[in-house]
Amino acid sequence: MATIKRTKFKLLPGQLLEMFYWLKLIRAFDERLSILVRQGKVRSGVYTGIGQEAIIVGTAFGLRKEDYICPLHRDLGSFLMKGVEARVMMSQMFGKVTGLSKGRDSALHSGVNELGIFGNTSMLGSNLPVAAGLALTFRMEGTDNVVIAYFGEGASNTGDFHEALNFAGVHRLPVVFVCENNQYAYSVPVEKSMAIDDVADRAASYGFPGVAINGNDVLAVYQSTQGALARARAGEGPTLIECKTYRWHGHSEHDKAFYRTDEELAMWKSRDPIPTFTTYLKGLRVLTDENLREIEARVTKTIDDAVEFAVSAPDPMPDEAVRDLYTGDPEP
Ligand SMILES: Cc1ncc(C[n+]2csc(CCOP(=O)(O)OP(=O)(O)O)c2C)c(N)n1
Repeated sequence: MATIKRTKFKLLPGQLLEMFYWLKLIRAFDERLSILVRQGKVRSGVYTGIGQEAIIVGTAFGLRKEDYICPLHRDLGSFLMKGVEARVMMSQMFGKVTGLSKGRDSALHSGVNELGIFGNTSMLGSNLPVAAGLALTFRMEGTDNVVIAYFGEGASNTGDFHEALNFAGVHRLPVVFVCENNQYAYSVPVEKSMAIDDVADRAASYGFPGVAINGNDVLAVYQSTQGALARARAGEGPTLIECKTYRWHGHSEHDKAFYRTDEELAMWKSRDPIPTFTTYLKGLRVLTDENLREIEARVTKTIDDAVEFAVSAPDPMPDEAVRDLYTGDPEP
């Protein structure tokens, strides 16, 4: 397998605590959503990324506003990290007018151009050629902005994935392909959909480096991403980072995941990215009992406020349903 240069990085205590805050906030956001689905309060499809938070935090931490991300159904946390307020994101999941798409989509297909978030469609893998196209635009505009494209190992078996990587490799485009390998594509285990062990190996076919890393280690993800971003900004082309991880819940909140064992789930829960990072930060004395309490209180307050805001926000009006579908004013 190709290797990438080890990148040195130094994070200040404040930055480490900020990373910790994001891990906790993204976990809490998804956990609350899961409860709201069970209570029948959120009716849109909810695909939590509980257990996978280190990938989002390690890749999105410190991105510029101008850099683009192309998130998927399980990456709501990346919207938060890119600057979408928790209130707005929660409204989006409730289908309220205060959400990103003002209640006009199934909650998972919105983007925010001003924040560098490209809305995804349901077709798996289809965000990847778009990511390559965005990266080509950056190249043509002469900027050193970068695109981060997220996808699952299941999506890496689609034609779009291979076309996107080929195009990005040929043109040495500034894009980082981040595979969230959570071991299952819905109910299909990875060994039944791939004849190789590592998605990362596929990058070699397209002439750029790929690495497989522990996706539950936020600093490992951050380190690999920093290396890939530096390559991309310097005009050296794409990188594929495969983050090995596991999703704790079913594919979506309506999937009971009978296709896996309790033992397997327990094993992966023992690799929970949050306690691992907590122990590390406590060892460094960056995290104290006091600031841990303060961060947990801030997270709870943010989520409570977001839910309260979304619940009391108005529903969309039927006569607004087709507004904003076309540029310019609609015909009278
Ligand atoms: C092209 C395409 N095929 C099938 C589906 C149905 N589908 C939606 S999510 C999913 C599983 C996705 O697995 P993966 O890409 O590994 O991402 P994960 O959900 O595990 O994060 C499938 C098969 C789809 N949306 N698009």
